[in-house]
Amino acid sequence: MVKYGVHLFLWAERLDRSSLHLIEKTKRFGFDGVEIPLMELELIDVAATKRELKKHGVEAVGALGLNIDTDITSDDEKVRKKGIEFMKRCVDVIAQLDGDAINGVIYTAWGKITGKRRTEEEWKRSAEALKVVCKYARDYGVNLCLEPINRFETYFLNTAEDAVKLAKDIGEQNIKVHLDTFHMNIEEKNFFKPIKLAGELLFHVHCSENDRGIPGTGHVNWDQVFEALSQIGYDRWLVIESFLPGMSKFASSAAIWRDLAPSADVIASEGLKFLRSMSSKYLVR
Ligand code: LER
Ligand code: MN
Repeated sequence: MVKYGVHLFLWAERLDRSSLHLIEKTKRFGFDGVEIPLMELELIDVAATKRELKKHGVEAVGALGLNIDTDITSDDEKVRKKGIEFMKRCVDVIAQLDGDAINGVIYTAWGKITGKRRTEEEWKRSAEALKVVCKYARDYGVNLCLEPINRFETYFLNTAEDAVKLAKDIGEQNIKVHLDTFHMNIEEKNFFKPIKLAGELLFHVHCSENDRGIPGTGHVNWDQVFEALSQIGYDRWLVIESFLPGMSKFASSAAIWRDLAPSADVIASEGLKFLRSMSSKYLVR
């Protein structure tokens, strides 16, 4: 059975004490889990978050985009080491919250563009660092999921094919692939083949319309998405990802400059209704 989640970025920029109440809201809207941004790890009150998750029966999923200070492809060895240590701390937090995955741009800095194609050296650095983190995460039962994103947000990993290749080069059991329909719409030829190609490696899906608005109201080919998910027997998370307009820290990375729907609540409620209807058509046998 798939599980339904919502990315906290729909309602708040970070999970600190002032946004803990959103965990109850997640449940009230009918989601099984909340995807928690780990970028500002020091602001997460782990004990209070765990209490709130348990109280409302909501599961935690980790979301991460590395930044320039934690970039594991950096020329500077100190920065690469900092990236590894930071990801290990993210693993600790997600494990304490009983989550089993960290998803997102975990292979380079989110938003970094060098103006060139990726180099073999950068690829090797990313794979080596992620191997170290995977080995650490294995003992905690945490998986690391590579999310290819579009060319305007990274030059490093844009397609499912490359994500599978990087996962294979890392060669650890807990390295997985994460696909996001918003990015697929820009970078892939269609929605069916990349999901089939990821196959058993596919561990996480961001369900996001082509404009990051309400899933089901744009031109993402959801029939292809769900047909492929059905064929690979996908039974992990379907997470609605959109972003709060007016974010301060991550606005440039996500490039959200206008309202994408009447409200964030409408994206959550209408989006979930749509995903459930697609699941009942394709996934529930
Ligand atoms: C960014 O565009 C995105 O899709 C996020 O999931 C990155 O962590
Ligand atoms: Mn995403």
